[in-house]
Amino acid sequence: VLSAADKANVKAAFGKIGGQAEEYGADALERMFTTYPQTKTYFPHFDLGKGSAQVKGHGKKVAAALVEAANNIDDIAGALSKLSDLHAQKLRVDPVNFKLLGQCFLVVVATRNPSLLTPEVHASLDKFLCAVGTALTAKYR
Ligand code: ZNH
Repeated sequence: VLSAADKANVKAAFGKIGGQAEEYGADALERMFTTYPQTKTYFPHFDLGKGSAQVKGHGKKVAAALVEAANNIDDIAGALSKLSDLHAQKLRVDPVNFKLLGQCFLVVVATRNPSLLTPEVHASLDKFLCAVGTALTAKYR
């Protein structure tokens, strides 16, 4: 459960990431595909090469969803409800993969903005990314 301090840390972190969120998203995806090649199986219709426009475009969408969740941190499930339907009914991504993408996103934050990722912010962002993953897999059955 996200404490008040976690929520404040997450909002502040996304405030600092600001307009670069989409690049963080694309970097996180690129890293996920390289580090955990099994995740590529969900994107057979994508060009996954370095600098792929499709990966960039998808990174933008994922980042926008994360920003939306951060802006509605008291109701992440509500904010991501439609996305949750899509992942449960159509995409059926194995929940383990959400942990992998979350992990990659954290590493991207660490590399792009090391001073931002204090241990406290690391812990808060980790909880937040887990909460997003939980919201997106909540409707699986
Ligand atoms: Zn997901 C899609 C978000 C995770 C896979 N996604 C998507 C979208 C979004 C998202 C926003 C778009 C939708 C529309 O278009 O409407 N995701 C997300 C987030 C997360 C995720 C936020 C976490 C954090 N996913 C994920 C994972 C995976 C996935 C982990 C695997 C690995 N997705 C996916 C797919 C898709 C999506 C496959 C579809 C794509 C296309 O375009 O086709």
